[in-house]
Amino acid sequence: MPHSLATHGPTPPIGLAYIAAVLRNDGHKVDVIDGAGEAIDRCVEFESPVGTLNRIGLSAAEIVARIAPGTSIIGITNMFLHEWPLVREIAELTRQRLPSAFVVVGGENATAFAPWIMAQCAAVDCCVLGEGEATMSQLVRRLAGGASLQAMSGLFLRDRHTGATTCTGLPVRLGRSELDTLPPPAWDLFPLERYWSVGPFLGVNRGLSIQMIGTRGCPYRCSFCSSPQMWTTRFTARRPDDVVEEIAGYVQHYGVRNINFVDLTAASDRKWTLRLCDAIEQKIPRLIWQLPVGTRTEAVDRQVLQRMWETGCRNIVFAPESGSQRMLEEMNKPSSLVHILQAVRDAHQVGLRTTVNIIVGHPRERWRDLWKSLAFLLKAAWAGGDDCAVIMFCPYPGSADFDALVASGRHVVDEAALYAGLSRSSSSHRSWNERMSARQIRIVQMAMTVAFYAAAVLRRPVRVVEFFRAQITGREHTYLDQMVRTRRNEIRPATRKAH
Ligand code: B12
Repeated sequence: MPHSLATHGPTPPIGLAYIAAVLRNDGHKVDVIDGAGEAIDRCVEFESPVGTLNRIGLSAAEIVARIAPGTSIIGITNMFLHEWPLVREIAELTRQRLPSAFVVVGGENATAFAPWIMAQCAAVDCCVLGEGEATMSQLVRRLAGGASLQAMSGLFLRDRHTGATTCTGLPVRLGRSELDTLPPPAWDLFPLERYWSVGPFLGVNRGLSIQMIGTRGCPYRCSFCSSPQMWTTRFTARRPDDVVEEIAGYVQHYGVRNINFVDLTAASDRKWTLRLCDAIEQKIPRLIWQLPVGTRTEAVDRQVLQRMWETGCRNIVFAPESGSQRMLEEMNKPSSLVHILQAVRDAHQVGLRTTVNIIVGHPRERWRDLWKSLAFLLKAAWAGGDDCAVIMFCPYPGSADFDALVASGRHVVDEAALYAGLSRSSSSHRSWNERMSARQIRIVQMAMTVAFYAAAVLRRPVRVVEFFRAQITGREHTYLDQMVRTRRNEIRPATRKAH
């Protein structure tokens, strides 16, 4: 069966919505073509070097055909490595249709993969590096005024005449007061209703949902993560009142009931989390919220978890990544496993549903580390953990692990490697660990997942009843409920093949 290019199903692109909002605030006319959102129920098969894949949404040609004639600057978002081939096609078709337009690519992958992007695609004029709002605002102003782009930071730039490229370095991150004065994401330019009609794919279904960002950046430097080179290690948090004001607007305007915080590592500042809880309690006491993206536990204790629960938080994802202390050190993530287990126990006791993320197949992982991860997962299930996500290691551009693998010659960035992140698909997955084959890692992944859920059911047999009730009523509580539902509702391809 072909595998999907979106491992979680389509989610509205919040980074692009911020960029659109800032440009509109600057007085520019901004059009958005949301390639996934505008044809969200259409799924097409296409051939890739790793076999047949599915993708949702408009084709590259349809996207480019929708660009208004006379548009002078075209921005494309590129968050994931596996999206790059499609982004490349869009850029090339754009160049053919609008030869004089300036083509910019921004996002996590655009930052980490910029040297490859510029080498592989002459249609891209520049990559915007890192946090994009201030850079894009300045870039548009300079292009309009004919000023030099070389003199500003945040770009990987091509000289159209000579073809030479220059990198002007990461931009300075927005400070707290600048974050507070950013306009909210321009969601009115995006077809949110269409996302809502097929989803939600992010987080547990707890009613009409929207994504939010309360904080940016992460103070840590885990070797598998691209965040330090994208956001640096500066952690900036918005004013909790400002966050809650934005949420109140969504509740009023769209009837949103649940908020999914997609911060890089949301609960990094204990005081901030408590202040956010207070602000939610005062202004939107009936709100439901979740942290569906992995967070660390250093700044989480019983009191914080209790306040989170009291103010409507229902699901939280912890990201220990390994049950082996040795591996945590190898991955430059010196967390305490004892503390993480305590956080799972406390979260369960206050009523929160927890997910535990584990990575398997890291290049420096040994078999005994995997046993330790398995033991940790069993302990987490016994401590009250509800779900686990066992993820196969993949080297993402911008991460220290990616750099090390490329430098040692063990990772060759060819066309097939672009799809390596689609770890749900066995055909695209490969092993970067000399001790384990891809097949072995996959078996470990499945065995750990089954063992975790078996232990969780043994600990709380009532889960079986809860699971079937959730499938029948649609009232989900756990990621297992969500996973089974999204597999059932997955947008599948019609027979038409894309070229
Ligand atoms: C939330 C999140 C998700 C969510 C939702 C994603 C979404 N569509 O919104 C979910 C849970 C679905 C998800 C899934 C996955 N994720 Co994820 N995710 C994140 C996370 C934690 C936050 C993203 C975010 O919203 N940031 C906040 C916004 C404001 O930032 P932003 O989107 O980057 O946008 C800014 C800039 O990039 C730039 N910008 C963005 N677009 C544009 C466009 C232009 C024109 C310009 C000028 C600038 C610009 O300006 C924006 C504002 O400053 C990031 C980590 C991170 N560093 O951010 C990982 C991250 C993006 N995810 C990652 C991965 C690996 C995955 C998965 C593959 C995991 C898996 N194994 O299943 C899947 C793949 C999903 C898919 N489509 O197939 C990697 C990506 C690595 C890569 N390059 O491929 C990241 C970087 C984490 C990491 N490991 O380092 N993810």
